[in-house]
Amino acid sequence: MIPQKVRDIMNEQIKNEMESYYIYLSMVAYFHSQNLEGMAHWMRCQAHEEMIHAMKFFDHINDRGGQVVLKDLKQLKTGWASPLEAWKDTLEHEQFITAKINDVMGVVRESKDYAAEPIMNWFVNEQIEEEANATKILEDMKRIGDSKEGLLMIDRELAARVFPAGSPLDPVAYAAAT
Ligand code: OFO
Repeated sequence: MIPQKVRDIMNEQIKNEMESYYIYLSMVAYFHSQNLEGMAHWMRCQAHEEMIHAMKFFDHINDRGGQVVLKDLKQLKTGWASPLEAWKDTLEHEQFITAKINDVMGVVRESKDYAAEPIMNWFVNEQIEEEANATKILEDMKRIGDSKEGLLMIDRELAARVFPAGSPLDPVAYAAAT
């Protein structure tokens, strides 16, 4: 049985991961509006990953006899002054999520909930990758300054990210499934 404190903070973390999904989906819309199709594609893949993160917590609570309680998501930011600003927000958001994951790990350890340590170790490692990805793209964006050619290059590079198989956010996958 999952300890109540762990269940409660994991339910809160489902909300945080769903907000990540929703924020990144909002950025997908923004990048499409700027004709930055590579960035929009990269963010679609990222949004998909966030849904997976939420579901990992969802299933962990369920598998251990706890009840999942979905909470309201906060009002979204729907526009950015520039692509650079969107990437700054991405890194800041991932730093926020890292702090939240550390909070969950703290409660798991306080509760001596050893059954939850493997999944939390996975999330601690995942956040290293999440911050590293966002930092690299942000640094590239800063490096190109106002260069249109530079922006095009980064956009093309980000178009190469591969969707997880069968993603509902991958237009090719959902066209094939319906
Ligand atoms: Fe779920 O890692 Fe990003 O937010």
